[in-house]
Amino acid sequence: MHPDTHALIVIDVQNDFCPGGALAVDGGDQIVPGINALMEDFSAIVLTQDWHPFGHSSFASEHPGAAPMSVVEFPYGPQVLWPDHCIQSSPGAAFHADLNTVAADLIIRKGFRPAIDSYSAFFENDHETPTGLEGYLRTRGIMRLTMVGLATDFCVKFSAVDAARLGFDVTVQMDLCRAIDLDGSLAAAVDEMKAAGVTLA
Ligand code: VGL
Ligand code: ZN
Repeated sequence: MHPDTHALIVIDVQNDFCPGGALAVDGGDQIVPGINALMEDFSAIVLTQDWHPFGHSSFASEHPGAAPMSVVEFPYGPQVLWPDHCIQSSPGAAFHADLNTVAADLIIRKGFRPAIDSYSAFFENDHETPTGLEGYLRTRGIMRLTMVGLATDFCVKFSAVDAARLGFDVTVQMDLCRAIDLDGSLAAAVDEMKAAGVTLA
């Protein structure tokens, strides 16, 4: 059992990121049994949930003529335009049916502001609007984080890099993550995480 100061952060294990979902990640469902087993070693467990309003600005469908997975400039920088996914209250936004959600102490939702996307569990994509997770972890005395989930090269990477910058000791357990891998984004994410001081296990 890990000490109370070490939390497991489970990123976006939701139906839309699993096979059959709107933004399916190859093998996204394969990591669920391993994540459930890993939960037994932690006394502090946080789940994140991508939670977009209908018509979110990150959806390609809101940008006439733009193809899903194309990149456009937003006020805060480049933004990938995604297929509609994880719409609040839709089945796609629900956690994978086999994920142990009972074990979670906190479920943190992100991406609910219509004009800003949110990959990281800590900050929206403007890199300044906080989700509140940092305060939650610090007030519980948590200093170490193990991260798993979807997708390695987007939400997991942004969460891990932000956490390392905030001073947490971060490990990403790569065998319990799966990637979208858009134009080499997985290799780039690995490099960025290593450069930020994240341990890849
Ligand atoms: C994610 C793209 C859009 C993720 C969320 O969970 O990695 N990716 N929204
Ligand atoms: Zn999203």
